[in-house]
Amino acid sequence: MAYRFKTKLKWSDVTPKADYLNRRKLMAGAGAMVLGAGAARAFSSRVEVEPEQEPAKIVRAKLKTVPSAFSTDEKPNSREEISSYNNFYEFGTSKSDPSRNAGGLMTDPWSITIDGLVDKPGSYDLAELVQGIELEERIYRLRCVEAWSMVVPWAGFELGRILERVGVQSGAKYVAFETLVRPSEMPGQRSRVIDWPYREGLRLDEAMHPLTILATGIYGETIPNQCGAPIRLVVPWKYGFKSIKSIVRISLTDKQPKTTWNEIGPNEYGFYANVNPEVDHPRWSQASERRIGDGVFAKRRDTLPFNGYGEEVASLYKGMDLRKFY
Ligand SMILES: Nc1nc2c(c(=O)[nH]1)N[C@H]1C(S)=C(S)[C@@H](COP(=O)(O)O)O[C@H]1N2
Ligand SMILES: [Mo]
Repeated sequence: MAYRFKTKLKWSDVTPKADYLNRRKLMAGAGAMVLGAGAARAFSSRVEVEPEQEPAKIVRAKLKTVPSAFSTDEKPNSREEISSYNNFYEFGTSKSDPSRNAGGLMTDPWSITIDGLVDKPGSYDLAELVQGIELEERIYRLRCVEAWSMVVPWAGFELGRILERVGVQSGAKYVAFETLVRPSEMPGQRSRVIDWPYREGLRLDEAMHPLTILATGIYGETIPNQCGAPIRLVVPWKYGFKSIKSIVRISLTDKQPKTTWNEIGPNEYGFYANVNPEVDHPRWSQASERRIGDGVFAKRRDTLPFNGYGEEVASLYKGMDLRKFY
């Protein structure tokens, strides 16, 4: 199909007819399935639909991915670990809240506003925005500022691909991101623990770095809601809070944007937030970490500078005092 920005893609345009009818029947049979149809449709251009027969559950769609040389050969955490131990304050502040509360999030239709210093600002339907972009499997370490870590097999693509599509103007120096605000489906947003929306940002060269991806899947399937469906940022050399979930807005700016955790605790959470074992959090050491899935008596692992991605990214910070710009 020709690439067109302005035309609304329909499920029926991109799915073989038999699957389409099959899915409709399935949706009619279980009202709650409507929720799940969403994520699948958003990526339907590359999706082989395999709706599961579980009632009231997200329909998981398989994604086609190609391997990437950026993947670690460390053993990935299990799907169960990755989707049951989460930080996603929009659904509550404890690690088990997101998996319990995120099932009702409607991820389709989904649009992303791209604005600021770009040639083609606008509100883009996600399916159209990502159409034709090949998904890669990127197996990355994720290091939370709370000193736990995981290894996640993401499906995604370089953020730079999208930025190129909309045309970054020469004055742009930073990229700002915002998460959806929808308290009716995000129960954590009914309390003011955070000044919603959750906000994050990167310097433009960080955003354009090939390690920086937008992820739409995990383990070769559409991303679970609690992990940031339908699309979230992944910046593997930075603390996890930079990897903002369920993105609805991307703005190119000439000033460093305000970011949620940096605003909440400027002495504890930097804008840069590069993983650094030598700069402790004021309340705990960052020298080591607990890998989720390791037994409670397992030895903690040493935390690596830039989370082990220093060879790729250290040059971005030449001349900066990484103790000051933490
Ligand atoms: N919108 C939003 N994005 C977010 C968060 C959040 O609370 N809200 N938590 C962050 C933190 S602290 C971490 S460690 C990672 C966790 O990602 P995971 O739950 O997929 O492991 O998501 C980040 N992205
Ligand atoms: Mo985190």
